[in-house]
Amino acid sequence: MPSSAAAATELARVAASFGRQFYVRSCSGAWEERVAVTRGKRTDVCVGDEVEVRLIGSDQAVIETLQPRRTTLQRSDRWRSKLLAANVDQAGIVVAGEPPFSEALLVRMLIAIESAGIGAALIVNKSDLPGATRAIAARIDVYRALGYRVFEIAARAHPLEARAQLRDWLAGRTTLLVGQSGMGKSTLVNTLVPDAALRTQAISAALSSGRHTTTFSRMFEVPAEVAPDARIVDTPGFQSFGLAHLSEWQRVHAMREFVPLLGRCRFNNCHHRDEPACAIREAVERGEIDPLRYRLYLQIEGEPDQGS
Ligand SMILES: Nc1nc2c(ncn2[C@@H]2O[C@H](COP(=O)(O)OP(=O)(O)OP(=O)(O)O)[C@@H](O)[C@H]2O)c(=O)[nH]1
Ligand SMILES: [Mg+2]
Ligand SMILES: [Zn+2]
Repeated sequence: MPSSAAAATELARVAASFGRQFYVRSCSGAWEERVAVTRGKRTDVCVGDEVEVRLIGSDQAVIETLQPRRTTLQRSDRWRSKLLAANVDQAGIVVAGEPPFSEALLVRMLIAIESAGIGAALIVNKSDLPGATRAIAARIDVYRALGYRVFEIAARAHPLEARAQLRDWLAGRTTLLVGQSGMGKSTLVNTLVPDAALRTQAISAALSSGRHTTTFSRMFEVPAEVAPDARIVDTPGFQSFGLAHLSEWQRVHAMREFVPLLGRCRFNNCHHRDEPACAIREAVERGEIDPLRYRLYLQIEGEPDQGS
């Protein structure tokens, strides 16, 4: 290879991060995907990051610099915060009636997503299971009434309908799929990106993990005929979603139905728990705010570190 070519850097997007390795994709389309490493022990690079890479040989790359991020989505515990993805435009929270989804986790994910300035929609999967879907319908309606977009799909049972429903929402954007294990995120990705499973298996084999469940985040280009100019990121299912990286102010402002009432409590420093003349609690008592969302919010604020 000529030395001038070896010295040049070019822009790429991080498509996966596993162990200390990364997959990067050329932003110009000059090449498809390469295995990359960072210099030193740098670990603050995540899926969705735009980076400058130096190409090595025919299939490898070194990440040299990180470009500024437009958005970041993270979760955290008391000790550390974990970057989930950078530069995503919107998140689809995948829920299902079977196994039953945890609304506590849903509230946490929504708070993180809203605070990150990222759009959010609920993707209710497995609608081919009528009993399980009916069982969660009333809870889903609460989120619809709050203005969240809700898609009802069956990624495995009715893949073509799922594609058609999501097409316009996906088009022109980078979408992160999040949610508990077993909700069907990877099934949906495989519906949208026909060779996704194959590509994922290659890394899973390299990590010698035979498990079905997703173990690392992975970004795919959605074929143009499915949705034009769209990317989708599959992530591992969460069991917990800590919000310690956010302030109480940020968390309360991420509760959409609370926002119009903030500033109307008797006390400026109201925590909306048992303070007299709390506008939020009074709205709950009048039936204007969903009591479960209110309870789940108090649960988060009641934790010493919003940790688990
Ligand atoms: N009945 C039904 N089952 C589905 C549907 N979509 C996915 N499943 C099943 O749900 C199970 C979990 O699907 P996955 O796609 O692996 O779930 P995931 O959200 O990626 O799970 P993690 O990777 O562990 O986070 C699998 O057995 C799927 O076949 C659907 O539309 N209907
Ligand atoms: Mg998965
Ligand atoms: Zn209050």
